[in-house]
Amino acid sequence: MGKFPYKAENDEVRPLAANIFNEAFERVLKKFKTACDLRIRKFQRLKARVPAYTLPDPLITNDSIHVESAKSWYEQRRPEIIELFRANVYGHSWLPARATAISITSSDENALNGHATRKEVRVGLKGRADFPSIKLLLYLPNKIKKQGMRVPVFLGLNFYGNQTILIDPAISINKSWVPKKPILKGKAPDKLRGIDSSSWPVEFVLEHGYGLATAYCGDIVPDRRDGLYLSILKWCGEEADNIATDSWGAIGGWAWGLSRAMDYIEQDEELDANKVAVMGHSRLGKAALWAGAQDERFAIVISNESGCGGAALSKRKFGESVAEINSSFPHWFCEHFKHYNDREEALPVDQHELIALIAPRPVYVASARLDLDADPMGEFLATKHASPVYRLLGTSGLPAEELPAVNVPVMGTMGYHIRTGRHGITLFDWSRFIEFADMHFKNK
Ligand code: GTR
Repeated sequence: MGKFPYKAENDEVRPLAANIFNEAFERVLKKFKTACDLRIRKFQRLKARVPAYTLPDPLITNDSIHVESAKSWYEQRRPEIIELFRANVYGHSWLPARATAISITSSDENALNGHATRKEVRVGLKGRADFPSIKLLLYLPNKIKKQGMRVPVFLGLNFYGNQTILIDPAISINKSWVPKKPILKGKAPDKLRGIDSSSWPVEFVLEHGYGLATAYCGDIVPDRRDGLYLSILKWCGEEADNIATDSWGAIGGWAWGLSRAMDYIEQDEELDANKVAVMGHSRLGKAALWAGAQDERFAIVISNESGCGGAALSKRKFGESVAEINSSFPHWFCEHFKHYNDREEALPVDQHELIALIAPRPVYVASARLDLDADPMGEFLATKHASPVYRLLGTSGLPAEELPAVNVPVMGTMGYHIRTGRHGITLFDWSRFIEFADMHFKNK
């Protein structure tokens, strides 16, 4: 029995407080240690030498036959490579390719002080009310329309919602989930207007005679670990569950969404569906490449710093690795891609073959010098090693054997630049994309 009045002889609170403090400290320490470990691993990896590696030859079939004609490329090898990417990297899509339901929700011919027509369009799937429609935002330059010409278009997904690409109070606000990112500063959706406008120089693109079409990637697959369950896997039901290891991930979904946007573009008489450049930055650059590889309606394909699983060779093991990308973003690729964690050499394909799938259509790959995670050299080499397929199909391939000097683009049917600076999409990048599009689209 205790004695009352109870008088503590020792300080009883202190050990308890010390425990709480210790636990909290240990938690912080653990977090810090993990962050440091990651940094150290990254640093070691960047310092490490690129291992000797062998790239699969895009022009040798699975049965070891050399592809010597355009016919056997199109009939045998191209479908084989697509299937290798589907089975091992991006997964198969299990939704019908082209049963698009379209409704135009707004159209204003006097946007941006009369210089542009702004349209908002919902692109969904016929008979699938459960499919969340892609809200496509388009700006078209009125000066091109006035000349009675159809408008060539840059099409790309955005990271945080349509209202973030430009300060224009008429753009509908995306109210669905967006990832927490410093750029968003914790602001409510209606306070995000124009917050990513530096990545989207809309007026600049319009001045050069191009339209711009964009949609929020999260309209298709929310970019979070459970994103697939909230979208793709939910829509496809059991069919996808049964084949989960080669079922599509977010990148497959985003690429699929770009093709659905293309379905709309084909139906809009103001747009030139033969002159669509599909583009994307970083993870959305991976999606643009995969969309352009599969869907030959895209006349030009542009990748900006798409790195691992995009334009960079995996087998070089430089920059972000397959194991790292699969652990940070387990929802981006198909399950089977994880089988190649720390075993890039076992991959039956590499990313130069992704670029080769775009041949003979113009392709442009852009890197940044300080964006080592995306492996600029690996992006250059993947572009270069796709050249034999371009040549087989009668075009010239990449007009550079060595990595070009910083800020000096090379452009032929294939184009590449490495610019100064870090990861991001800048006016320098857009200016090159426009030059490249001019080279291929103007006077045609
Ligand atoms: C990084 C990711 C890269 C790249 C980038 C981005 O964290 O590891 O592969 O895609 O994100 O999308 O900004």
